[in-house]
Amino acid sequence: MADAERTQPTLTRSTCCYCGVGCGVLIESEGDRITGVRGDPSHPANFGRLCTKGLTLAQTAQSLTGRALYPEMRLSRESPRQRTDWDSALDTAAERFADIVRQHGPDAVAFYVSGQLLTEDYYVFNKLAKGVIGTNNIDTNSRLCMSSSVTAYKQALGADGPPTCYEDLELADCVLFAGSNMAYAHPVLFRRLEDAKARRPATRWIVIDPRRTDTAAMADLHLQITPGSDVALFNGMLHHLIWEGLTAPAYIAAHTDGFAALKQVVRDYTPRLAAEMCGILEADLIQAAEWFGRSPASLSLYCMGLNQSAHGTDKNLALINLHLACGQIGRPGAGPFSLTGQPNAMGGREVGGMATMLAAHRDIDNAGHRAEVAHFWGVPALSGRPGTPAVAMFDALRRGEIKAIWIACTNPAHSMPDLNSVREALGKAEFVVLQEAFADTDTAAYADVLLPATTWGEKSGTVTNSERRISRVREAVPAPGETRPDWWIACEVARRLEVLLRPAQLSRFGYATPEAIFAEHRALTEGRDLDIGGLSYAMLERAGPQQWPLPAGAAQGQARRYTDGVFAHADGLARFKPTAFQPLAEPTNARYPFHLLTGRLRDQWHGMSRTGRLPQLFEHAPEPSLSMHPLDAERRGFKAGDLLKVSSKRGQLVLPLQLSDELSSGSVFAAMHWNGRFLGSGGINETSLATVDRQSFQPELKHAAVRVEAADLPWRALLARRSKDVLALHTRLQPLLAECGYASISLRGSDVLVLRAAAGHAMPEWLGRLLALIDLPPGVDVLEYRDARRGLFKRVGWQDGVLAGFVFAGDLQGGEPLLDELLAGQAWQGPRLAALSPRQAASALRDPLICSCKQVKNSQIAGLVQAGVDFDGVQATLGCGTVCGSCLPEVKRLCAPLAMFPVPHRAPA
Ligand SMILES: Nc1nc2c(c(=O)[nH]1)N[C@H]1C(S)=C(S)[C@@H](COP(=O)(O)OP(=O)(O)OC[C@H]3O[C@@H](n4cnc5c(=O)[nH]c(N)nc54)[C@H](O)[C@@H]3O)O[C@H]1N2
Ligand SMILES: Nc1nc2c(c(=O)[nH]1)N[C@H]1C(S)=C(S)[C@@H](COP(=O)(O)OP(=O)(O)OC[C@H]3O[C@@H](n4cnc5c(=O)[nH]c(N)nc54)[C@H](O)[C@@H]3O)O[C@H]1N2
Ligand code: SF4
Ligand SMILES: [Mo]
Repeated sequence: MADAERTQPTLTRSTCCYCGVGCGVLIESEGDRITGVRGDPSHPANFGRLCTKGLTLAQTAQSLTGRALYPEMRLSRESPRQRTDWDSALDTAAERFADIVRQHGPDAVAFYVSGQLLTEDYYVFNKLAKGVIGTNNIDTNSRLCMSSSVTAYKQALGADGPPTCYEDLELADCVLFAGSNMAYAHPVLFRRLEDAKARRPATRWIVIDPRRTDTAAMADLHLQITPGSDVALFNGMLHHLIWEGLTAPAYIAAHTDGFAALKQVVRDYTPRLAAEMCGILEADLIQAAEWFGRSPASLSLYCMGLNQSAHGTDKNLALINLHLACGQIGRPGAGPFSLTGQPNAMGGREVGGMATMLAAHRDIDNAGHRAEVAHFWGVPALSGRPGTPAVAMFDALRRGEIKAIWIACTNPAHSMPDLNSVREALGKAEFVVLQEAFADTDTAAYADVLLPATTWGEKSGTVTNSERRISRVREAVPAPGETRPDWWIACEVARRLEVLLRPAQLSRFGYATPEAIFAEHRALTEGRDLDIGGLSYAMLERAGPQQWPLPAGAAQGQARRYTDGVFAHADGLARFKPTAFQPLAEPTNARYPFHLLTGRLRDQWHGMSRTGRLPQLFEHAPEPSLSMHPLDAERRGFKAGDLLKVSSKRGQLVLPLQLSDELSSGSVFAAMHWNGRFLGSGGINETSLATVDRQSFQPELKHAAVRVEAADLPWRALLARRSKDVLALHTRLQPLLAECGYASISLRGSDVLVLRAAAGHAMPEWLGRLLALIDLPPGVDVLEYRDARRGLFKRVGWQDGVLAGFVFAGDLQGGEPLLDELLAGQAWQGPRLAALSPRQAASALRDPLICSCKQVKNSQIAGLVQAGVDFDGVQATLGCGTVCGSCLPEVKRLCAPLAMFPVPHRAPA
């Protein structure tokens, strides 16, 4: 097609669907295909920047393989789900829910939704549960994420929501990162901080994290505390500030309440004692307190290291106490800034879409609030019975008190703590509905009805980011297959339930567009602290993203809250809450001697249903792993790459060892992302702890006590295969994973799938099924070697002279170099038989010394040539051939255009 004929891509302004930074994006699309995504230069969160995840949004959206495209339903637990039509699926789901409500009451059903739903989706779900069914059993994955922040903000400041804004990142003189790995988890904001520090190098960064993360590595001071000891640290810092006269007495007197009681508690936390509890130097604690107290503006940025704890509310409160005591709040560059994780955790909090709250920051236990919302929705009354928060919800499901669950936009069979009990709950449930964009998540296995949802790029609405800024999400391409927007699905079932449960009523779910839902939500916020009475889709269109509050008549939203020192409690005073340090819910002991920490990788998102579709996003961390300090490993005789069994009181899984001096001795770390789609187990939550914070009900996902021992899995297999549709290959192979002692799937290169497996004994039958599934390679050259007696099997295939795939089983020697060769994708050098012989493979692929006088290796020359350096440049840089000259022909050949380099062996990560 000539350029002139090519259709111009359509540009759609939207918001990234990953983290709570809430970056604006410009989506390019042609017809029903998203062709590109770039940062929106006019969006005030990112000004055009995106991180790796945002930049690859187009690629992850391009293939429909693995998407849920049609409604599916099964008639009994034993039968597989089959495709059905929307009416049948919705009628069945509504009838089953109504039956259970009639028989067992409204609290026998529950909704488990997500901070990744749009505000409009969320609003409808909340109204459906609380307004139509009459249960407060609607909770969300935000319970695993932000609920400790919510409780602490409400207790201390009187209302939920951060008082700060992104500009404060640039205005702070002291930045305290507490339990936040911003470099990975909020990358675009981290770039803003880096720029600010480059402009004003005197800015001090303090990082509080038991790991030396990439964030910590950039800090002026890293407090590598004992896991869970944050409250002791903050109390110790406050002790120093009080006794050194670095607090703000006038601010305390005018704007707060409860300082005397706090002082009593903090008196015991001398810096020496507190530092000891935290396992850090007293001088470092004092340094942190000094910087925090003496800086003109101190900002703290905190996330899951504080929230995901059985004492998460206390950790938040102890930090807010520091801000209030020093008057470091309500001013530019100062304040306690809770970073939200998911793109719309904030929106969910605004619509009250949780078991413990009502719409627009109202409370369930407040009869007046219930009456307001009931009146607004035109229902007789709302239930005053507290709903069940996430962990309790799945417990109740397991015990049979809750009989049916509706899950939307979250994957609890991966992300909840203590997976054995979650799977048991889902298995015992009478009825499970799952509303998903992808058909193959771990939770999908339990769904009686699977409702296919549109996802990012295909749906419209709004989200609120970490700085309370509301942005539009817009649809760029039509909904694929029979997918429908989440708000539509929720409205359809609500309408059916209205008929079944409240027949006299006129439907309250007749919205034609998300905009109509937004207008209703807005009306409920009027007069509340988060008043957005002045905001509309039209204003968002005209003036761009806006922060709340934005009451009617306001020209724009409010960047900072509490600037006048008047807090949201009835008397206008903020509250100091005394917090005492408490040990971890599950301390280590002789049987479980390691602290397990969990967290995020830079390029993966949660259960990887989207990021795990793109090989490029695996390069940063290609394999799952358990990280351990080298000394701990050495003491136990473990080497990098060894398969280790990690077990807790609740469950176990096997992971390969990665050595890392980012951890202190005694702690191990595993990323939260890997799950049953990529592993032969459910992931690290097999071992995690379901103990919750008594105030916020947030579970202690960051810590557990575990035992680590060598996994006895001598039989190994390695498959690597280039494929035009790696996603389809992944789907075919995934069911094999669970049969092995250890198995993992990674995507690599541009189109390579790598499967690693290990078992206690040879698995010839399993291998046979694997070979049948990979069909390697289609009618091209294959070399095969079998030694039944020794249990060895090797098959290698080439296509057009290039390695196309291989399977090694029994003996993996030579496998890693061959994988490197496959990923390099270059013409095969030397005899093909070398691929089967570990010695020959190793010698063919080793990095030969080219110039012995100057000790120059093949890879050094290759590196320069690949960077465009010519022969003269190579010689000038490396000196090869300048002494004896014997290697000159070889060097010249290597520098000639189109030279093929054997790829040197890289150690596996
Ligand atoms: N790349 C990527 N980015 C993401 C996400 C993702 O999946 N991938 N998810 C998003 C979501 S939903 C969330 S909630 C955020 C999470 O963002 P973060 O909370 O920043 O990320 P995590 O890695 O979960 O945990 C942060 C750090 O807490 C530390 N930590 C563990 N225990 C303690 C402790 O007792 N005290 C202290 N002070 N620190 C501790 C861990 O070592 C870890 O480095 O990330 C968001 N952004
Ligand atoms: N051990 C440990 N566990 C953790 C954490 C940890 O740090 N450590 N972190 C916790 C935290 S903070 C969080 S937020 C949770 C996250 O846990 P989950 O909520 O389970 O994470 P996701 O994998 O993002 O799940 C979202 C699902 O929604 C689907 N989806 C995407 N778009 C749409 C859509 O538009 N509509 C619908 N209906 N579905 C869609 C995706 O395919 C995906 O399966 O994990 C928690 N679990
Ligand atoms: S920082 Fe967060 S919102 Fe921005 S592009 Fe990256 S993942 Fe998306
Ligand atoms: Mo989260």
